[in-house]
Amino acid sequence: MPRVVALAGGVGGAKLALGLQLVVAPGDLSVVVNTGDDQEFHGLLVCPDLDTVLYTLAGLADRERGWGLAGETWAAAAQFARLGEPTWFQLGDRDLALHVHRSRRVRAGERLTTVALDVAARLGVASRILPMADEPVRTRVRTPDGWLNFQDWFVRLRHEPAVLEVALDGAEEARLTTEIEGAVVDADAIVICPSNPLVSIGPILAVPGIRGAIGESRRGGTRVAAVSPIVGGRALRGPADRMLASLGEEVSALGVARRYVGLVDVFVMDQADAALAPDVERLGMRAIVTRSVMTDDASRAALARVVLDACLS
Ligand code: FO1
Repeated sequence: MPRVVALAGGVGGAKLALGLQLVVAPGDLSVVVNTGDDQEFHGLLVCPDLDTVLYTLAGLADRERGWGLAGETWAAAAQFARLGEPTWFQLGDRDLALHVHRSRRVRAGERLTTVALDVAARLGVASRILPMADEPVRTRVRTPDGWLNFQDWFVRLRHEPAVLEVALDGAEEARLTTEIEGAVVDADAIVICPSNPLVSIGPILAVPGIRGAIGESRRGGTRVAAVSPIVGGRALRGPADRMLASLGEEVSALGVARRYVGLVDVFVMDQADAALAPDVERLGMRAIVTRSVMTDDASRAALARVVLDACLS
């Protein structure tokens, strides 16, 4: 059975990560997750993408909302409001336990990776969920009104202001973890999930050493596949389409493929974008056209199989 590494952001990435988990042997999937979205709320470290992947792979996620736990209650959020705390970023009662637990351990000096692996095991997840770095990396965006922390822009302002620039504070000081390096070098297939290429995959690829490790794996014969998060010129979820446009890049699967030149062997795109396949192939990638919209576990597993077949055949 193949050993697989996936690179993922939040909701879209978590869906394909779940598909991969459904089709590989237990323990053979490692998911490297963006931590650029992390921010402190109520004095607690919150890691949204890490937790979206964790709850999805544990079968605990609220699938409608996309983030947080299914069946969540909000009594603490109501009490925070009574205490005059900002309430635009909602933490559910049960979710809060994870933020308290992780914040305590990280403040006591444990690595974020150790805590993430331990928490995933406690929630019954066989896959390894690996934060992209132990050091803090914080994504900020420049809008017409100035620089904003990622969650202020994404949640508080509902990602409405145009993004003119993206900064990844701390990325240069971050280091590739031994867990990620080992997983990438040992992988039989590496999959870039259909996450936002600018603020989900971009921060992961900005960690010094990750591109080199992927390159080493490719030289050893491992193929890298990326799945387009843009279908028919629109993001399946979130602001990737508007971000590509405001940053002057082409809003299409081809525009996404261009960002991955030199890194990716196989580019997986939706049937709606079949006409772009020849242009993608001219970038030096094999284009695979398939049904890429994931609506249930069967479609998640089906897409995972297509991606792995393309890497392993
Ligand atoms: N997204 C929202 O739109 N509103 C929220 O109040 C919110 C709270 C939240 C709490 C914990 C968590 O792990 C994620 C949360 N998210 C919320 C989602 C999240 O911040 C974004 O979807 C991602 O950062 C983008 O990938």
